[in-house]
Amino acid sequence: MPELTAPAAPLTATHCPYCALQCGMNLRGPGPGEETVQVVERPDFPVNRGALCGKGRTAPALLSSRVRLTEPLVRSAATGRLEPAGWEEALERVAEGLLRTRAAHGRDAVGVFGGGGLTNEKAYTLGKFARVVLGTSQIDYNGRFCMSSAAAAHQRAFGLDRGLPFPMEDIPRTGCVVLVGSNLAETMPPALRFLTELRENGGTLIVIDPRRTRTAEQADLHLAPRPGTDLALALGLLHLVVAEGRTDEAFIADRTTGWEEARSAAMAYWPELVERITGVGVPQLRAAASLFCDASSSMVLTARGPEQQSKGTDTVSAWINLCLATGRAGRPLSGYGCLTGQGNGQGGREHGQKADQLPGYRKLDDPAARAHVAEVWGVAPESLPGPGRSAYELLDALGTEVRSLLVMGSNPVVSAPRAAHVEERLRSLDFLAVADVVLSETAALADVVLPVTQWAEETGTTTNLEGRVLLRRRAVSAPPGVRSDLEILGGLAALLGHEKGFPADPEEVFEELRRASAGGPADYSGITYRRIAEEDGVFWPCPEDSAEIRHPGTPRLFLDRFATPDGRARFVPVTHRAAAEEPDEDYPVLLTTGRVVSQYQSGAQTRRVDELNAAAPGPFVELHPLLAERLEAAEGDRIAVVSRRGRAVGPARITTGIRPDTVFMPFHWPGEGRVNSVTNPALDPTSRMPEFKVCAVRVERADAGPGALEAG
Ligand SMILES: Nc1nc2c(c(=O)[nH]1)N[C@H]1C(S)=C(S)[C@@H](COP(=O)(O)OP(=O)(O)OC[C@H]3O[C@@H](n4cnc5c(=O)[nH]c(N)nc54)[C@H](O)[C@@H]3O)O[C@H]1N2
Ligand SMILES: Nc1nc2c(c(=O)[nH]1)N[C@H]1C(S)=C(S)[C@@H](COP(=O)(O)OP(=O)(O)OC[C@H]3O[C@@H](n4cnc5c(=O)[nH]c(N)nc54)[C@H](O)[C@@H]3O)O[C@H]1N2
Ligand code: SF4
Ligand SMILES: [Mo]
Repeated sequence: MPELTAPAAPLTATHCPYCALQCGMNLRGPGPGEETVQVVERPDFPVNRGALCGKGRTAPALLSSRVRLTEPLVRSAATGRLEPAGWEEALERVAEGLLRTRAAHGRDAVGVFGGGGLTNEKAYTLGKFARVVLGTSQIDYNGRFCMSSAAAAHQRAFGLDRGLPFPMEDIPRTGCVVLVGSNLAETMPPALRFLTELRENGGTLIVIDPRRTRTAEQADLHLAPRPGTDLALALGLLHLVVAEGRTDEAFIADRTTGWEEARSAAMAYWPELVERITGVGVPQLRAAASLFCDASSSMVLTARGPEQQSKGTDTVSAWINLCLATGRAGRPLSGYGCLTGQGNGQGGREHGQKADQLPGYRKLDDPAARAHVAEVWGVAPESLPGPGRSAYELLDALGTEVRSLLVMGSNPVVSAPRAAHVEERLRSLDFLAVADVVLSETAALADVVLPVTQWAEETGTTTNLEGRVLLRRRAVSAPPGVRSDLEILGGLAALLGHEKGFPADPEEVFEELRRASAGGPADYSGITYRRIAEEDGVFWPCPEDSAEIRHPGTPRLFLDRFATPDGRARFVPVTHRAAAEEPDEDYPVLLTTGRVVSQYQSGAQTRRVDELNAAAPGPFVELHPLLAERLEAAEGDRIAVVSRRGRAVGPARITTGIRPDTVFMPFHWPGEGRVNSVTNPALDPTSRMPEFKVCAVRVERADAGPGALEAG
């Protein structure tokens, strides 16, 4: 008799739960006797062609992990501890907590904090829930900490904010790529292939980063400016381009406005001055300008390095000005792009969880936008609140003006700037509810914790860094005790008097989102689940398809016109300014922060995966041998990094790959290694982005602190 084998479980094509690359993967199982689903290569998805980083490969580990939450928790009045509770009780406690605040302090005393990892359907529903059910203006999200400066600069110049105006596959085909403050080799490893191919095709790569990262090691030219000086650097390059007569006058005349003002602003930035500000030598500046202009097409791609500064918006504008002045925008294989970060960093900023925004990337203070969305929602336009506080300002107002908070998809205790203060503000709330998959540091402070389903257990769309709308499909069933974010919001809405309008079915939500976004800048009305499945993603804008014509979506933007009223891109005149906090006698060193390949964000998810923890077990302080020598510190010695706001400790990692005036710490850990205890919440005036990438610190041996010597 032939041996009987169980048929292999079917494959489900889906996408990684973590970063904005949204790598395609297949999931299988779990088969009989297996505990978890398996990740199987999906080579047909064009962005990653099957490749995954360690985080994506190990993502299923959290599905069956014992540390995930599988029942609601409610803080007991008797013990003060979080205790397991039923869903009915938990949701009632949340509704009660929010209502009590509203009755005592008004609608705007209730706040909502969302996340760029939430699917489009969740982000849309969360924004609607805040405006329609709670009637509060106080909603913002962690994306404010991520790409808001690039978004603001995009809007100013192009009239539209989509991270990349072209697909990733265009990158290897251009002549020169300038990568500003992106450590792609660690933050989007499968995308490194595009840079390798670029160089194989004869193109050049310039990397601008104060550290010689794994990405910088790939570069033809690496410039290592002092943190916080990218604006001067970009202005210096524009000065050189003008001085050397390498501007594209025809492009400037035909496709832009505002050149004269931008040009005069840049002319003050002589190479020698720029060298003094940035620490990048004049020959290197000249080399960069030449490589950029000699190529027949070029791209500038920024990430968090230049953006997470109190002048991030102006900095990005300066890079866009350089692209416009040289005709490197609105043309095939040329342009400016921002490498968005979170899984739905793009879609999460389009559908209304941002303080000033309505779905379809509409503006909350635009009467026509209010009328359109109010009609879709079946409410009166006047009932919609106005714009609220930005993320850090909202966290800073907790316990005073905002007294109850619902958090969905963020862990600000670890990831917000001046985190000890934010933690104290969260503790001072009258009521805190957190929906999460694990007991994050923020959830641990909550009065009610609501356990949610994970990526592979639910369906929903995300929009990757290219503006490609993708479908994540449900591959496994969730444990019985958890609910989806959509079910939670629907349940709460019902308890708060809104029985209708908050469906739990993601496709039903998407159908409404299509209508709400119709005619807006981020128009999804021609996109359906079916189309995404058939076409491996659809690029927005994609207006409604009729029976006869199917809008193809828009992989490449601005080729004919920019999205401004007159179709021209706008130069924005900008000038350099210092960081909000520059080094002085007491705090003589610059701190910058960022990521490592094996941990994700606040680490809430990845610190719970063994393989990732083994690869990146804890924080560290990266410093130059010259600085280490001054501290008499050896590799591995405990180093304290101290600012006016607080202190973080980690073992020394000594390397010549960092500037001697700068130290670096990754931000993935809580407790004594939490670098956000140290960071500066100074905000960009336009985007309200905090200055995560630069502040002044003192660096010392942690065992040689005050009192340590006396104690002997
Ligand atoms: N492994 C991993 N991957 C991730 C994430 C993660 O947490 N872990 N998060 C995702 C998210 S949400 C995001 S936003 C992206 C972020 O992706 P990246 O922007 O690539 O990540 P960062 O490490 O924050 O910063 C990039 C680089 O900026 C440099 N830098 C610091 N200060 C300055 C400066 O003043 N000027 C310049 N030019 N550079 C500076 C740092 O040295 C660092 O190498 O990554 C996504 N991918
Ligand atoms: N010093 C410093 N600080 C930084 C940065 C930096 O470069 N330096 N970068 C900033 C940037 S770019 C970002 S994006 C932020 C990110 O910082 P956070 O907002 O803290 O990001 P995550 O750790 O991804 O938090 C997401 C939380 O939601 C949970 N979660 C995941 N998926 C879901 C879901 O579908 N539903 C619900 N309800 N919960 C979910 C996760 O378990 C986790 O607890 O950090 C910022 N902070
Ligand atoms: S690069 Fe980003 S999307 Fe791709 S597997 Fe890694 S974390 Fe997931
Ligand atoms: Mo981010």
